[in-house]
Amino acid sequence: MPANLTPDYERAELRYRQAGSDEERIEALREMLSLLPKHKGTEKMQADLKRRISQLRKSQARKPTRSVDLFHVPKNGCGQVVLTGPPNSGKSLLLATTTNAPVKVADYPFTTALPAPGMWQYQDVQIQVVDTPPLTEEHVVPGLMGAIRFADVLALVVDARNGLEQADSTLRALTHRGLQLRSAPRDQLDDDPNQYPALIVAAKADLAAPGDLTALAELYAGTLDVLDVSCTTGQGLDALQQRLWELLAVVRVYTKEPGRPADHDKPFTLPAGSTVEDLAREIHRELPEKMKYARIWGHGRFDGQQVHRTEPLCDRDVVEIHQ
Ligand SMILES: Nc1nc2c(ncn2[C@@H]2O[C@H](COP(=O)(O)OP(=O)(O)OP(=O)(O)O)[C@@H](O)[C@H]2O)c(=O)[nH]1
Ligand SMILES: [Mg+2]
Repeated sequence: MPANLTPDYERAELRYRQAGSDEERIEALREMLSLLPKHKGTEKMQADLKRRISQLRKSQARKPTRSVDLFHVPKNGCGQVVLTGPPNSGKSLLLATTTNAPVKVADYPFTTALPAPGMWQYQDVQIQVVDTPPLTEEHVVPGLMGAIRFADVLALVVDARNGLEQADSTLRALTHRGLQLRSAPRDQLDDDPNQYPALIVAAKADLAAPGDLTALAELYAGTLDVLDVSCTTGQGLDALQQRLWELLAVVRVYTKEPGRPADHDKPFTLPAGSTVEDLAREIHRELPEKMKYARIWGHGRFDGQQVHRTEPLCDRDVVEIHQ
């Protein structure tokens, strides 16, 4: 053993060995990763834990039917944003206002019992937003951490009138479980499954005093963006959506057939940094093998420029694949 492993790590490892489901295994492995001392001597172990997490996630994604996990929200659209935060902070109203999802909103805590998704239209793509039951430092409903960990981006929704305290306790609840929240887009994070692009949503901004909002923004300046929104007036919703789109770090690509106009109806969405070959694989499993070259139209290129399969894609590129 290269590292001095803590009792917490050993407990997480025991949980891993005794886990009854892949979700529990992933949760335990992630915890082990966050508890592992980070230095040269543990690099191999870190890599091994990451590999096991990624393998389990892949095998989960391949399973068509799962034992019913009401907390699992399958991904849809160009990326999944999970709303999390204390009771009564405005999560459900945010989902109801931005999407067509039928959710219950009420002026008392613990209204939401299960995660619920909705689709928020952003230009020609849809961002999936998931409302979740409240999170407190004292109590986390079983299954909730799994839903939170499945997110591509985390939005911490707090009541702006009480933002300092609520942001602090939500952050503590998450970091205590090994999550690291970052204000950078997904493609700029380390290769660490515990890292999440995140922001703070100061909800009910219409009810808050200006001083409450500035205090929150100042406290988290340089750490996490704070976006003031009100679902009653609509204030800040466009800015929130724009920032979520940036944090998701995806590119939209339109395909075209030779000699035909581009299909502008439904773009493919891929993680930023994807290549022409990744797009081909999205279109058809066997296309990467068959493709010879591609032509591309887009920012900073000649129209119809011939490119190799390793060419990185940019948002709004139009691509024609030749086989
Ligand atoms: N004025 C105002 N009221 C809001 C706003 N957002 C939420 N509310 C009210 O705050 C109360 C709680 O809202 P919910 O969306 O149910 O809160 P929640 O975070 O989902 O609560 P839990 O499900 O208990 O976690 C409701 O009465 C909402 O109408 C807002 O932007 N402005
Ligand atoms: Mg709710």
